[in-house]
Amino acid sequence: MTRLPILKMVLAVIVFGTVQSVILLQFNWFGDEASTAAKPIDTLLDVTIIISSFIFAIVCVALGYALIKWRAKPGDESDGLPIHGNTRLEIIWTIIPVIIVLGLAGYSWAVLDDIEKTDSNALHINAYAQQFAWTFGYPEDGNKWSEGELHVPVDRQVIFDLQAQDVIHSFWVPEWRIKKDAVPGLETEVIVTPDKEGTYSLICAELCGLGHTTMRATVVVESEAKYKAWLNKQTTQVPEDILKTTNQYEADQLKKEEQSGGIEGSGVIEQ
Ligand SMILES: [Cu+2]
Repeated sequence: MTRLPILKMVLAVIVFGTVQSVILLQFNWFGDEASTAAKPIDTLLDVTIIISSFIFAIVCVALGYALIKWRAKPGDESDGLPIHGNTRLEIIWTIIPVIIVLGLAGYSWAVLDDIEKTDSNALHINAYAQQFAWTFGYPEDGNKWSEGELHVPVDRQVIFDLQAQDVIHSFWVPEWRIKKDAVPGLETEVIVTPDKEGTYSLICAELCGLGHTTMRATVVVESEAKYKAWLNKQTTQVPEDILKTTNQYEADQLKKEEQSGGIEGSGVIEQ
C-alpha cells in the first residue's frame, strides 16, 4: 500500500483553502446592509464560504494527487484492480459531513431565532401581493392604503403580514436580507428592523406569472416624523375586496366550491 504524503497534502489544503476563502470573501455578494438582520446573515454566509472553500480544497488536493500518482502508464491497456469498500473510511466520510451539516444547521437556527424575536412596540403593516403589484395597509393608522410605495420608520421593528391575493409571491428587500413567501390561505410574516434610511426596492422573488419581473415596489425608510407626515397625507383606505384575512379567504373558497355544486353532489354516485 502506498503511503500518502499526508503532511504535504494537509499543507496544500490549508494554502488552497485559505487563498480561495480570501478571494471569495472580497466580493460584496448581497450589496448594502440596511437592517439589523443583515450583519448576522452575512456572517453566516461568510462562515459557509470558508467551510465550503476548505472542503473544495480537500476534494481538489485528493483528486489531483490521485490523478498524478495513479495515472495509467503510456500503453497500459489493462484493467484496474478490483477494489472492495473500506468500511472505516466510509464511516469517517459519513460522520464528518453529518457533523458539519448539523453544525451549520444549528448555527442558522440560532441566527434565525435571534433575528425573529419580536418587539412589543413593533409596527404592523399588511403587505398585499397580487399579480403583479404590491400594496400596503397600515392597520395602526386608520388602515390607510398605499400602492406600489411602502414607507417605514427607521430603527423600529416592522412586522409585515403577508397576504397573497391569488398565487404564491415572495417578499424580498435585498438590503434587509429577509425573504419570505406570501402563500394564499397561509399566514406568513416578515419581521425586520430597518436601520438605515434610504430608498430600496421590494422585489417579488417567486415566479408568479407573465408580469413577475415587473412586480416591484419602492421602499422608503425614513425618520419616524417623516413617516408619520407621509402617512397623514395618505387619503385612501384599504379597499374591501383586498381586505381578506386568511379566514375570509378560506370562506370565499368554500363558497365558490358550494356555488359550483361540488363534484360529490353532481349526481355521479346515482349513476
Ligand atoms: Cu409576484
